[in-house]
Amino acid sequence: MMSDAPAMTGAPADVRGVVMSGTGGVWTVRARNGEQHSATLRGRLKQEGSDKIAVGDDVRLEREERGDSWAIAEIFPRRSRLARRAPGGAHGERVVVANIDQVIVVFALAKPEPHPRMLDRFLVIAAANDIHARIVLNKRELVSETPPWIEDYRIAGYPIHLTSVKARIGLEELASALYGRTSALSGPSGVGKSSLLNAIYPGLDFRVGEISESVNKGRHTTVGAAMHPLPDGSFVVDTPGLREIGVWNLHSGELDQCFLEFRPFLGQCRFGDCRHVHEPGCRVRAAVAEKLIGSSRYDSYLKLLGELEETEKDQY
Ligand SMILES: Nc1nc2c(ncn2[C@@H]2O[C@H](COP(=O)(O)OP(=O)(O)O)[C@@H](O)[C@H]2O)c(=O)[nH]1
Ligand SMILES: [Mg+2]
Ligand SMILES: [Zn+2]
Repeated sequence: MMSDAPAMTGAPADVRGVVMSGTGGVWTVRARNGEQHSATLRGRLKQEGSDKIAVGDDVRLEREERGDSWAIAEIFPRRSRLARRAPGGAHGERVVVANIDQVIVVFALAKPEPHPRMLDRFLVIAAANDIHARIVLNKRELVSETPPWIEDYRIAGYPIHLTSVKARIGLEELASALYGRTSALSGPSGVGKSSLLNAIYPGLDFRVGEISESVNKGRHTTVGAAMHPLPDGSFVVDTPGLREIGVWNLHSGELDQCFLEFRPFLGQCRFGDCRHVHEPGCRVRAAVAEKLIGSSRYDSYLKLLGELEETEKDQY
């Protein structure tokens, strides 16, 4: 386990590591000593389905008897996963990334304008996968006041980081939130994700100003996640295509649970199958009126509910 060197006994040395990226069946695995190896899945694992492995998986490599190549011999149980419907529909789900501890959704307070509706999409995806989320609102120095809707997310219980790379605001707090955890970083391009990582981890050199997401637009099913190692032994993950909620295998009836601040009120509506739209005796709508749920969050819920119901109509 400790060494990559072939064992004296002639048995293949094995190595434990994390899958960093993958294309065309070849996976890049980072061993604990920092070395990266290209590896393919052992035939036995392959038969269990091509979706058996994902970026973020904790794996055991074995060196092939001959030559320099490596094989993935074992995939350890996952602590979490972000999974969505496989491209094309009915063939089960595809794990986009495994073993992340949190989703960090980054928006800018200006340039580009923040988009609460889109923020809610990211938060729903995280909640649907049972992964904690934090909100980062960057470019703080560009606005004199923060927008009032931020309060809706405080009510919902999301940690909020107001940051500025330029004015160096909130960076230490964000650094400690990243420390020792594997984080999926998401958000529109241009909001400062790469800049934040560069400011927190000087020397890593994430490319600033690169419009990776728009390049990938429309091909999100073929573009995978990629992990980047951080100096503390944790990772950040790029997860392109995180925002299309329709593909996340989410049933419209489960959407209410993905709005965290709705949860205390669920089960208290007059009808057990209440959709919280215009049913009488709806406790969720009462909570909106009492300002226990932000009205902009509720509007997002209605919008996303409509989208999911539309998708379901197409399917059955
Ligand atoms: N004014 C201001 N600009 C920033 C800040 N952070 C990043 N930027 C700029 O925003 C642009 C996009 O940054 P980048 O890190 O590439 O965003 P990404 O696409 O989310 O990775 C670059 O021109 C950065 O210099 C900030 O806190 N304030
Ligand atoms: Mg970037
Ligand atoms: Zn209701």
